[in-house]
Amino acid sequence: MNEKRYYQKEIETMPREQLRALQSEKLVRQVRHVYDHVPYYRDLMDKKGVKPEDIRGVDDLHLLPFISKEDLRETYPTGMLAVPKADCVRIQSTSGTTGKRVIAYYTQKDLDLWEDCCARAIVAAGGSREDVVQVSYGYGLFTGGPGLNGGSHKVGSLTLPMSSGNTERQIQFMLDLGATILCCTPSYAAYIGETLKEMGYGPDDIPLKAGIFGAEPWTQEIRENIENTLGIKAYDIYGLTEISGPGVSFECEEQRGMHINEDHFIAEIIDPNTGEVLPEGTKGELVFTCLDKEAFPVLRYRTRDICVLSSEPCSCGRTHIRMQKPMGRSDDMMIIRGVNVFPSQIEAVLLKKGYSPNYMIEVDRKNNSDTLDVFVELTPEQFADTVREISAMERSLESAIHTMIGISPKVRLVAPKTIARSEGKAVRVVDKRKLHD
Ligand code: DLL
Repeated sequence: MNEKRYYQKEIETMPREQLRALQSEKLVRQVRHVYDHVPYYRDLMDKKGVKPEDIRGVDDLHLLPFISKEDLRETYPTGMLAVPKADCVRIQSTSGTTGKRVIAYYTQKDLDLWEDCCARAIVAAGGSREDVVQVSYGYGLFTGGPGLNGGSHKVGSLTLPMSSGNTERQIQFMLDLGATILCCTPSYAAYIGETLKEMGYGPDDIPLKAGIFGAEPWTQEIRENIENTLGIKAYDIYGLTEISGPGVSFECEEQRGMHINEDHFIAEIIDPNTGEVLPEGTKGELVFTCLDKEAFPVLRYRTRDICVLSSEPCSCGRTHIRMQKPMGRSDDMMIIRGVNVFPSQIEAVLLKKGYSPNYMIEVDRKNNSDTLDVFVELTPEQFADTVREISAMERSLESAIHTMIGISPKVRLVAPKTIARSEGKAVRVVDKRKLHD
């Protein structure tokens, strides 16, 4: 049997009662820290009539006000800072695709704890000091590169700080330096797999054994595609800039959800419409409270990610609660002719039917009615088919997507290599309705 793999065994396997007591103790201290040092949050608490003394443990968490992305925009760039700027050693930032950037600050201790979280994820994926970890997430303001880089150092692995891009060079380095663990977005991993094949290599030619992929939603079908083309086991990792970055939660070898690092973060699930806390096992919006962060300690932060939590025991021995893979944020959801549609639902159909993960969704409004066009790239083998065959394939895909989402799309199969590849977070949806507004 596999020997159990932990980076911080005592914490990762701490009995839940003890973990809750630890969270309570940290929460009391953190609420006081935030109330005393962040005037914006103090006002929110005062308006709600909550004083730091009212928070005596995790059971009182629901009394605190929520923080949302709008609050972070409002307080941009320093309004949420809870320590003097001189005590901070780093900033990271969101990509700002949905509005103004969010700037997150870190003290040296914040960086240290964040890197521990990433180290836990690497060890859970089988990493050790014997490994060579190729970090192909972007470096810079994005948290992916710096987070996994720091985690890999903590584990003692040899770290290749590749960043994203220059895919053939990525593969050359992988071969020359014997990379055993690849860290990047799942869409970039799929692209690396495709390029590997084009360069004339197969999964047996590369030394990789595992991948740690996250930063965007990905389906089980994409996981299988990557596992097959790269010949690895693919692990999921989740996180967000506001809460630190990658490593808020990660998959263990059981791969039945991602363990949330609960010694640092309390997770809640709420009803996104009413804010009511929902019981475990119910689907809703994920909310995090940071227990240890010094510089940028958000409390009850609404992630907009929709998922389910489970504290059922995991056979890996970790006691920390697991979150189901979020299949999209509430703001990724498209409303087409009144129906809620997530891009991941369409992706699952495409891959199940043997198409490549290269697709693009275009939503528009014509004659007062929403239209849904799905562009899907053919593989070179499929491209050799006759026009009649291709048109039959389009009809068949339309019907399968209709069954999945309840509305009819127009599917257009396009020539190989006509849809742009992603080296970071993939952009799959163009919503032209927004351009008309
Ligand atoms: O994406 C941090 C990260 C880097 C996570 C590398 C994992 C690996 P942001 O750019 O702030 O931070 O984006 C955070 O990305 O709220 C989710 O909607 C989404 N997301 C992150 N990881 C996953 C995942 C980084 N494993 C937002 N599955 C989050 C699905 C994910 N969505």
